[in-house]
Amino acid sequence: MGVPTPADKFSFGLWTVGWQGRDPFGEATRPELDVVEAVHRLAELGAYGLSFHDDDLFGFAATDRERQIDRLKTALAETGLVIPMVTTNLFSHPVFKDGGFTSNDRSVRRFALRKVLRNIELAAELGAKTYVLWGGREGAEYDTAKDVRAALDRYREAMNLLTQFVTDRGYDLRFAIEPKPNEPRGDILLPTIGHALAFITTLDRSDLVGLNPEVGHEQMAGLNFVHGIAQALWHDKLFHIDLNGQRSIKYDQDLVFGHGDLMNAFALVDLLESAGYDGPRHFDYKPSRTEDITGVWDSAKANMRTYLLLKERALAFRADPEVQEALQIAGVDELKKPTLNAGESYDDLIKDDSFDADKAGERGFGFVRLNQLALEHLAGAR
Ligand code: GLT
Ligand code: MN
Ligand code: MN
Repeated sequence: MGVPTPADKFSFGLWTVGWQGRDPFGEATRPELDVVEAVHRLAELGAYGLSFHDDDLFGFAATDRERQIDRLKTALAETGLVIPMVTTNLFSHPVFKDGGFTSNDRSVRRFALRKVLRNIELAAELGAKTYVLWGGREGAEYDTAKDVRAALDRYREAMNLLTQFVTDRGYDLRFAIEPKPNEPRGDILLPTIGHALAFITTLDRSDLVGLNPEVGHEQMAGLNFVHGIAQALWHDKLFHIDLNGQRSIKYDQDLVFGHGDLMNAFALVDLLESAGYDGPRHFDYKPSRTEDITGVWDSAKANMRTYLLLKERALAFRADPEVQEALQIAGVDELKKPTLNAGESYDDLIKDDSFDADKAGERGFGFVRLNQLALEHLAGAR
């Protein structure tokens, strides 16, 4: 147990293990990581996939685009690693300082779309099934600076163009929007899972657009990630997921999965495994700046091992008779029963005066005991 295989569908962004530790206050602490080495190391560790931004692979200037694509293809053929997801960098170059799809500068918006279209062709060529859009620069610092309704019009225009493109080309590719509340912008558009879900309903081809929620991004907003994922699943919109760790409301930490709110991570794995999510388990984390290259690979392993340990613990939790009894007392399955009987009308309901509110108010749900049982399984005490 705890040894990953490709069947577990673990994938990593090239920008994660490749992060050199540059932050707003300090220089890089590690040398560059070549894509070929990244592919080989990830395959050795039991991952199945690699994702990347165009700029991660061949840089913004794209001077050696074809050579780098060939080197990647060769490494994939040598290892069996796949590319489940591709994305575009619309945030690093100064041209995107006010956004890509929603920059106030129309010429920048046109350039951003061209950059995405070109990279979608590559994504399709490499067999990716998901195209992530993280709009990190789509936002503002000042309320006077951005007409948010116009920006949402432009965001929608962009999404409609992109879905038209993949449809016309016959690509088997869906889009996944990644919400984030802030950082690098003061406020980012589509800041949470809920905002993005509402936006998607307005699109021409909303069937082709879903979500790529990230643990830390919801937790930065003080939200419960598991609840967000449950709602995304309920809407059939969990197309992809970014797993990592975050310790409370502060800057985006991108810690190893489980190195933040561990109880929430436990509930998340329990949910993903029981709800039949079959997409990649994608780690979007940053190996801490304190680590050397050994620490980078240790942290990559830690993500996968933690996921598998939590999966094992979640299965043991579900199989425990005492947990089943506690779930029964808590009424967790009772919620699955429709509130009205089949064929019952509101008139029947109004007439039903058999309910004793005082008696029902005496019920103890035993949620604390249930949660303690979860904690004990998590801690290996049961
Ligand atoms: C960037 C961001 C991540 C996104 C990546 C995809 S880029 O590292 O912080 O959350 O998932 O664009
Ligand atoms: Mn993040
Ligand atoms: Mn992410």
